Amino acid sequence: MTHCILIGAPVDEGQRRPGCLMGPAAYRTAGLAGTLTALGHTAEDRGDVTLLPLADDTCDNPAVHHLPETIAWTKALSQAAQDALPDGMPIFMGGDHSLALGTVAGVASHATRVGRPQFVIWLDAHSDFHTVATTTSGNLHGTPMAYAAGRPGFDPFPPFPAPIPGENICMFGIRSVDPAEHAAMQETEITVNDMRVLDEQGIVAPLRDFLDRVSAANGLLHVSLDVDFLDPAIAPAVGTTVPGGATFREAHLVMELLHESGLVTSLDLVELNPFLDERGRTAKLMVDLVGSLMGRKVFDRPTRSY
Ligand code: Z70
Ligand code: MN
Ligand code: MN
Ligand code: MN
Repeated sequence: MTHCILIGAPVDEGQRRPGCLMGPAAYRTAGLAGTLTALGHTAEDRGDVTLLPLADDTCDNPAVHHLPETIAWTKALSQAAQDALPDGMPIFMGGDHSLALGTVAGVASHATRVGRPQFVIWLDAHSDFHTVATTTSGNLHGTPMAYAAGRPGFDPFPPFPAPIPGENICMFGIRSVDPAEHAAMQETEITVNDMRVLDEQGIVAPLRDFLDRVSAANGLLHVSLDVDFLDPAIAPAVGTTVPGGATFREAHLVMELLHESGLVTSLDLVELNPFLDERGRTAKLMVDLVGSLMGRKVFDRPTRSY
């Protein structure tokens, strides 16, 4: 039984398709809390995080928009994560992916405090490895992984508390990477399981490899699930659709393996844009995936010890 702490993060400023701010309401409407309690967990909804007063932060890249708002979200969400982690497993209901600038900073601070290494699984079509300096779209939802990895180029942001070593980061579903991100990732030890890897090897072996390492290090594991990890045919409610995403069965299998591992300590649900959904189907799918992550299964199987 896990104490799940639902935290609404109605962040819309990290991209240009208004609507992600309705995400937390959509997850509540789709029954996220009830799904968790039906599985025997407890669910505490801490409501939506609100923005601290804005500063007049600026940067040299003219493409960047909503910098003060994004910095304010980063500080507020880092604090929310640090407040929640001693009490249970935070589930951040986004909001666009720029919210992970804050949530991952918060979990990394907590990991330092408890003396355990932080690991991250990034389930996304995109690598989100731009810095404030390299982004050409100016959409800061394309930056959180670089911030967490300690890349320079985030000057107006608070320094990332405890940069996460590349070996502790594993990406799945990647199929859209900009040149500047590609060049920067080559310099890291991040495991990038792009769609080619998943087509050739399936999702099980690469995921188990990584979970073995998390377990051996007694790590904390943060999972960041971007709706566009999923194929747009099953998850249309997202601003940036990229064809060729994870299938329904692959996505549930990832979640079931994560459950079996018993290693996940925090979760982001990001990029759901309910304004673009079809009768709530993407919101409901995301809630069902959380159900699999939290132990819903057809038949019991022994938990696997890593
Ligand atoms: C592109 C950019 C992105 C999510 C789109 C796309 C970034 N690399 N991230 N959707 N979640 O604009 O920087
Ligand atoms: Mn605005
Ligand atoms: Mn993303
Ligand atoms: Mn994405």
